[in-house]
Amino acid sequence: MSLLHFSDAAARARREGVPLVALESTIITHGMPWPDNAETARRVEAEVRAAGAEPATIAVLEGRLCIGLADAQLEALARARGVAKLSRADLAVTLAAGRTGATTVAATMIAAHLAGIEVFATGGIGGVHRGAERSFDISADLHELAQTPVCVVAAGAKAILDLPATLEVLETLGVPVIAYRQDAFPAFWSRDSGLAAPLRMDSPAEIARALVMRRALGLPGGQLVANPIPREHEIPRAELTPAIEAALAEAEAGGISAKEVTPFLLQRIHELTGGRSLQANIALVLANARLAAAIARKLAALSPERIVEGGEND
Ligand code: PSU
Ligand code: MN
Repeated sequence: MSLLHFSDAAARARREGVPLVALESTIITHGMPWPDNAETARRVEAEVRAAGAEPATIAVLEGRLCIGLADAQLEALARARGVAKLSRADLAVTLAAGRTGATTVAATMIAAHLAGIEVFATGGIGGVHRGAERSFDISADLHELAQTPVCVVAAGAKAILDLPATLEVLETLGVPVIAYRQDAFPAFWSRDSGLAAPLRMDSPAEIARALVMRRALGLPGGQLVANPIPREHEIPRAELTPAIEAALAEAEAGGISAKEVTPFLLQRIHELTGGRSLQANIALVLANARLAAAIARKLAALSPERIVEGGEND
């Protein structure tokens, strides 16, 4: 029995040499409410196709590691309640037990790499939570970026996290954090976190070359491309701060911990902003899908030799 179960569309893309872009499923089950989650998942897939690549939404369904979901599977996952959230630690146990779960950034990277997919689009990555010096709550997403060679396109990390600490940990782990077409590190709903991004690149071709170069150097791990939310959809930082503070205080008072923290905060902020943060969230995921598809196409056109010899420009 093979480990990976490719959807018909993903299998066809592989046969025909169409570049694939991985998509995560925790954003569907834990990141957005029904029915926005299903609608967004479909729009993200359409966006990847329109940009000349094939989407592969990744999830574990009844013990099968699925690379690409049929529409009925996607719909069922989006409607389901109480779906497990799978990170690196959970993947093998869930598969062995024949259970179902949605994959986080970390688990999606693992599956994408096994499937030979090098580019992955999501909303935001997990990071260092505020108060992590007491709770030790640091997302496994950061360690995954350090060890699994997948290029993750996200809108930075959310301001619910400790962003300076998140950037410090990424630096310690040797993860390139590349802001796209700006100098600031974006903060998910806002284009500017107030922090400088360590690195900047201005084209999908450059980003693809950096990934190939990393491989040529024998460095493990991937890279994080931080794509700022489109200007017309951003919510300025000052406007969001009260909602973030309120949600964090409620989480603290309610003793919310471990895997529940991120979904709880996201849902409360969606509610406290009257759905405005959800609209921003949808817009940034779509933008990330477009950029990821463009990077995947450039990557497909590159070979390691050309890079090392310093060939090809944008
Ligand atoms: N950021 C979002 N939406 C999400 C997540 C992050 O905007 O749904 C999910 C991703 O799957 C990410 C996970 O990998 O939350 C991080 O969870 P934790 O902090 O528990 O590692
Ligand atoms: Mn955590």
